[in-house]
This record gives sequence, structure tokens and C-alpha cells, in this order.
Amino acid sequence: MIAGYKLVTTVPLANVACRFLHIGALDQALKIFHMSEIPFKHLLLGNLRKCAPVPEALYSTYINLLKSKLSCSDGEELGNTMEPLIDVCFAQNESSNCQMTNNFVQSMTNFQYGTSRKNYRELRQWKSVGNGISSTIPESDFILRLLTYNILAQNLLETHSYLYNYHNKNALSWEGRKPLIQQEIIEAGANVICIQEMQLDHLEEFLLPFKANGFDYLYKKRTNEMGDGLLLLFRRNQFKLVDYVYVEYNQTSSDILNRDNVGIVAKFSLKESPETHIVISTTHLLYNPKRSDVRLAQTQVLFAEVERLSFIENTRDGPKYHPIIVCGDFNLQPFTGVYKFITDGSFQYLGKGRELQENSGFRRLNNTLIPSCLLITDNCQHFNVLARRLRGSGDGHTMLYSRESNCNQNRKCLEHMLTNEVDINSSDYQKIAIIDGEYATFSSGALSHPFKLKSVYSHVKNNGELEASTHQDEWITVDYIFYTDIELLDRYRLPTVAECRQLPHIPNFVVGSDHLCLGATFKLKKRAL
Ligand code: KL2
Repeated sequence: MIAGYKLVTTVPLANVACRFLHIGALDQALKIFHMSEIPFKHLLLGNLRKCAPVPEALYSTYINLLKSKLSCSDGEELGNTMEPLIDVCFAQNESSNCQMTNNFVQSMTNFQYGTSRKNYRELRQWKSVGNGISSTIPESDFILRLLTYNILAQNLLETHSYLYNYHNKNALSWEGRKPLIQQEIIEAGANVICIQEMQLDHLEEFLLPFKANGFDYLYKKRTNEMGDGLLLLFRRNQFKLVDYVYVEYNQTSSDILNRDNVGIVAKFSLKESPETHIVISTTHLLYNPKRSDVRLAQTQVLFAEVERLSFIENTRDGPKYHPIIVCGDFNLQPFTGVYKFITDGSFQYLGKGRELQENSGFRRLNNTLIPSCLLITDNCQHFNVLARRLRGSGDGHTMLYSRESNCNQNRKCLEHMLTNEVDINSSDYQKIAIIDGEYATFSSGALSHPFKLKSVYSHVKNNGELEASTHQDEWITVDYIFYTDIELLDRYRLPTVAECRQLPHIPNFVVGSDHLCLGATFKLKKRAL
């Protein structure tokens, strides 16, 4: 009966269930609930909550059902449609058996929600790049759609509430924002989703529709008490998680790697082609606009882990790597220092100010960015890993410390892994021969990395207008998707600054966060056996 569960069926159902709840006919409400499928149940619950206290019985049915589905559904698709929750609320208003007294819905009406949603949707379309997606996908290709979205942790919103003075207060509640965020994500039909600012105590509830839609996940909380972190969701029937690492940038007492930002690096193989791997990484770098030097150091650490997980083999032409995607909120603008480092593959910090601009700042950076005791080379490689690889003596250990420590990652154990080839107390330039013709350098005043990363977005449209991904004092871009060794087919178009200025301040009743969601579809060539 509910196949497709489009508005036509869900609106009357939600209304009827709601009325049953009002008159205390729980059995009848439960009957309706039982008839519907999981994505709709999720929405129905959220919806009912707005008009009546939802009895415990409904929740427990829902949770039990999800659990039973999850335990038997490996590889099973539950479909990725999701009812437009907000549309359901609206339709209910009209036929109003159910008094929607909720502030969120009330204010949405005043906000001319319908028009705004339409405007926003027109700005955010999937646009082909090059040839785009062809209608038939050859056996040799895998199509990967990835999203990255900073969803604005509620506790950060509340800590920095002065930033939201121009906003409709009713659009700032987590209960209102969450379904908008989930809906936009689920509608995009991605198979990998990277989320920044996922608050830990909202995680379990946030995950429900994703678990029900066949996603597994990794989660890494920041190392301070802000309570938010990174969430990486992937379709469990398509990807096998082969290896992963939670990266903590708080490593030393130096003033460059002592911030609590984190990253995730995950290595997947395709279930339909186990030889084919891809490394996907997400991060949320330091906010402080003045400290691009810190963001550069954080990127160096992240890339060392990406390098370690993506390495395949050394060839005559140098090292070979699996395809890589690095995405997230980098808190830096296009074409500035760290961006140049990422996309150019090298960057000199020596002599620049902390903002990494030429001739700026009274504190000029010297030749050392991160301390040599971390044993990460100026080419973003772990010295121990590189040395063992080149000498053919197996895998080396990294010097990175993790608070979620197991033995090889707590400080005491790490000391045993120090090499005597590198002077870990020195901040002088060091160039160390590993094998004939292969060197590692430390503290050279410049960084490089081995990947040819490109940005999915160009940041400037053909007419010269800038794109934006968030609103701070002004509309700017700070979120990115970088990739290498895969083909970009399309992207989730970002609006220009001028278009953004036409939108009501975000978050609003259409956009659930203070960032916009980024997305791209790639073609991954399967590796032959
Ligand atoms: O810019 V952001 O918002 O990517 O959307 O990343 C940080 C900022 C996030 C995590 O640290 O919290 C926000 N003023 C404004 N926003 C801030 C500040 C601040 N002083 N500190 C943190 N954030």
C-alpha cells in the first residue's frame, strides 16, 4: 500500500495517526505505524512529535524494527528515498486535523517556505563536468558519489550565539535543523558522506535513517570538550573498510600542533572489485583565521597518514598510490597558502607570516614547522614507514600519538620507535640519505606532498563571480573536495556570492546549517586482478 510512499499517501496517514494519538487510540496509531516502511516511520515519528506527545510504544517499535533490519540486512538495500518531511508538515496544516503549534512549522509558514525551498533547489543542482554521467555504466567502472557537509553542532551554535542575531530564532533548534540536513543528504543519493561538527550526543539519533538505508560509519570526536567531531558514512554493501586511522592534530607542546582538531583517513576496497581501493579522508581544521601556519601543519600530519594508507608500491617512476579523496572544512579560502600547498604540491613557509602571506606579519616563520621528533618528512611521509619501505624491510611505525591509545600509539611505546638517523632534538635543516638517491628532509622551510590533488569546485564561475560554501562575516568558501586518480563526472553546484546574498541567513527553514553541502560524482576505474 505504501510503495513509493509519496506525499499523497503519507499526508493523510500522518493526519490520521495524529488524530488517533490525540484521542488516545494508541492501538490504531500503532497499526498505521506498523504498515509503513522504515524511512517513512522515521519521518512519521518526527512529524507526530510536533503535534502530540509520542508514546514510548511507538519509539520502541521503531527502534526494535531498525535493530532487526540492521542485524539481517548486510548487503540489502532499503532504498534511499526519504519523504520530504517538511512538505508533510505543510500539507497537514491545510487539512488540519492536527494542530501544528510547533514554532518551527509556524515560522516556516511566515517564511514562505515553499518559495524559498524552490529557490534554493534551483541554485543547488547536479551539474555535469566534461562528458558527465553516461546512461550506461561499463562493467569496468564504479560510480562514487561523495558529499561533505559541516552541519553546525548545536553546542557550537549556542556557544557562538551572537553569530546568529540576524536569523529567525525558530530555525536554530536542532530538532528543526536535523531533518533538513538529513533530507538534503539522503536526497543526494551519495554512497559516501563526510560530516563535520557532528555532536556526539546527537549521533545515535542522527544515524538512524542512515543505518536503515544501509550505511556503516566511522566517528572521531575532537580531543577537547566541545563535544563535536567527524562522521564518515559509507554504504556497507558497496565498500569494505580495509584500514582506517583517526588522526589527532594535538601532538606536541609546541604552539603549532596543540589544537584539538581531528581527521579521519579510511581505506576502502570495492565489494564488487576487491582489488580496487580508494582512500577517503575528511577533516575540520582550526578556525582561527590568523593561524594558517597551524592549518598547514595539520594538513602535513593528515597527508602523512593519507600517504601511508594509500601507498601501493615503488616503481621506476616513483611511488604509486590508490585514488584519494580529501574533503571537509579546511577553514581557509581558495588560492591562499594552504590551498596552494594542497593543489600545487609544494609550498614555502619560511619567511612568511602566520597567515602564510608574503611580507606580512611581524612573526616570520623560520625553517621548522613541526618538530622533527614526529618524524614526518617535509614531503609528508613518515620517516620510519618510508625508510623501511625503501629498504624492503616491512612496515614502519608512525610517531603519531592517539588518546584512544592502544600500545603502539601511546607516548611511552612511541619512544622505542625513535630512529637514531634523525636528530629529534634539532630544529636545524636535516637531509638524510635512506638508500642510494633517496633522501628525506626535515625543517627545510618548505613542504611538498606526492599527490596531484585537484579541487572539485573551481571557486570562480566563468563570469568571474566567486562561489561560497558558508557565511561568516561574508559569504566565503572554506569547504573543499580534493581528489586524484579518479574522473570527476558532476558536482552539486555551489551558488555564487551574489546568489547567496539573496538567501535568508543560514541556517533557515530550508538550509539546516551555516554551511552548504558539497557533492561530487566520480568514476573509479576498477583494477584488474
Ligand atoms: O568556521 V567553522 O565555525 O568551520 O563553520 O569552524 C569553527 C567555527 C568551529 C569549530 O571550532 O566553531 C566555530 N568565532 C566564530 N566561530 C568560531 C569561533 C569564533 N571565535 N571559534 C570557533 N568557531
